[in-house]
Amino acid sequence: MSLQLPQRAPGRRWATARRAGLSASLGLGLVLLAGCSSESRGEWERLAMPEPITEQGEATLGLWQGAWIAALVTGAIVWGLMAWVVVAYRRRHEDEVPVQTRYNLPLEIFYTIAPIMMVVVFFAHTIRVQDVILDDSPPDNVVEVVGQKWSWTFNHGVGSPDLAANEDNTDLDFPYDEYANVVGTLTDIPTLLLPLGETTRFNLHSPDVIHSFGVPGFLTKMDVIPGRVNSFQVTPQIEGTFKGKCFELCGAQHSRMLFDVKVVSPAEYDAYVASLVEAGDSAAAPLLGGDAARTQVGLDVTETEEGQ
Ligand SMILES: [Cu+2]
Repeated sequence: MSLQLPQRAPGRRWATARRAGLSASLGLGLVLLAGCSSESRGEWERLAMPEPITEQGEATLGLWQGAWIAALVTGAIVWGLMAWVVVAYRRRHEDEVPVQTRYNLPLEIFYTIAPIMMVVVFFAHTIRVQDVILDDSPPDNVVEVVGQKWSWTFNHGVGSPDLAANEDNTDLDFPYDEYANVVGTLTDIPTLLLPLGETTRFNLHSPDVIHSFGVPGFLTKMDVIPGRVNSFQVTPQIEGTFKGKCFELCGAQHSRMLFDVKVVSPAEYDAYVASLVEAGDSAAAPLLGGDAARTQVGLDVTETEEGQ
């Protein structure tokens, strides 16, 4: 005697499938709605990118969103075609073998050329945005940034910069005659003040190992490499305090290489630099190892300086 499974009526099977589909859509809708505070709506619109606080960051965000839209449109077309093929060319009878097609030259030319065109368009937009981020037209201020084991030193120029002096970003030719400095240590997280609406260039120095200087709100980070000066510039558009850190796994205390960025009005910025000078935290040249860097255990900057 064979085991007989009870047969379900086709109508009932459809009802069960419909019920399952409805529950799944309701569940998904609830999950999406639950995450819809105004803050998370912003995150959805930016597709998980942090909110840009600089003009240059806006360009990066535009590239990110554009790339996602292009990828989703491509995905939707591909998924749609796949679904259509699955339904239109399904096996209709047990003994039927569908038509077996091997070559379709026009289609094959299309799916070779279309991705190449897409790559060309992505590449063109990437270059356009890269030019915005790496634009080195004359800035309003220049800050010599030092990433040292295990903190940051910020050298703010006092007065107006002589940009001709710093044209090739070398270590020894600086655009200001005086520098006000902020030296961070392991226990003292430094703050980098920036003036709102003005363009500030960061020249990046390292006396020891490779670090990476970045602020999520800039949507930009850049390696800080011993013996070489990288630079980029930002124009902050939003006042407030933001977080920055080292983005390169540089050693044992890497995770403690934090700093704050505070965007203030240009008048407040000038007053801040003046207050540093008044407090005696200034010198004729920027501190490239940082006062604290020289006294921290395990760091010897002499070798690096001789090598430059
Ligand atoms: Cu680091």
